[in-house]
Amino acid sequence: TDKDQALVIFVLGGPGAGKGTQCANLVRDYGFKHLSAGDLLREEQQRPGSEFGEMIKTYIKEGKIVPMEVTIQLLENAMKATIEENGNRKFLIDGFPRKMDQAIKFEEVVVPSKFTLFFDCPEETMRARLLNRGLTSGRSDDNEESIKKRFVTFVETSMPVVNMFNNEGRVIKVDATKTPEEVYEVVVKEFASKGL
Ligand code: UP5
Ligand code: MG
Repeated sequence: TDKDQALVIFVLGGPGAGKGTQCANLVRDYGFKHLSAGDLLREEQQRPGSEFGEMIKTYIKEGKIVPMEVTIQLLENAMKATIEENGNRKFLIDGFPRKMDQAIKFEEVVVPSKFTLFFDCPEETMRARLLNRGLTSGRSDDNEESIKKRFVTFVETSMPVVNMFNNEGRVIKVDATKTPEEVYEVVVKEFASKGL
């Protein structure tokens, strides 16, 4: 099928590490289509008539991982729609996979990723960024209580995925503590080293 020839890069990192910010830069300069799993879930949550709306709402507020069937379906639909719309097959998949079962299933049934771009950031830095963003974001999970839960999920459930890919030599790790511009400079160099 069409999506077999897609170029997929997973973009991972803790909550507030700067995944979305750096993806926007990559879209501008490399022509990727940016698919944020979190954004797709928030859209689905808002969609009138969605059978998953209430479930997604609860999971996001609790910082838990929505069952993979839902997320993988949303990603696949978005990939197909993009390919049909304009033939673009270059995807940044942001904030996914963040649980082992999702990682294995996606690479099995959709397409293997080229590599994972991992933004490394200490919790204190991420916490400050999220609380600051929470002043204006309107996101139901940008508050002290949800942030704590998101961190626990990240450490216990999502880092094992990053570690697995890393053991396979498929991770580019970037220090995400500097300014967005400085972080992006490193990303560009790393992409060049991968022939992108
Ligand atoms: N900022 C960014 N970079 C900065 C820098 N270098 N220096 C200073 N400030 C910087 O950035 C966050 C904030 O920091 C912004 O204000 C930005 O300006 C500033 P952003 O780029 O938005 O960071 P990002 O890593 O994208 O943070 P986000 O909050 O989106 O990460 P999460 O991983 O927590 O959120 P996501 O939307 O991916 O997931 C939300 C929830 O959806 C999950 O908790 C989960 O419940 C659910 N979910 C699933 O169930 N399954 C999935 O597969 C995916 C999500
Ligand atoms: Mg994001």
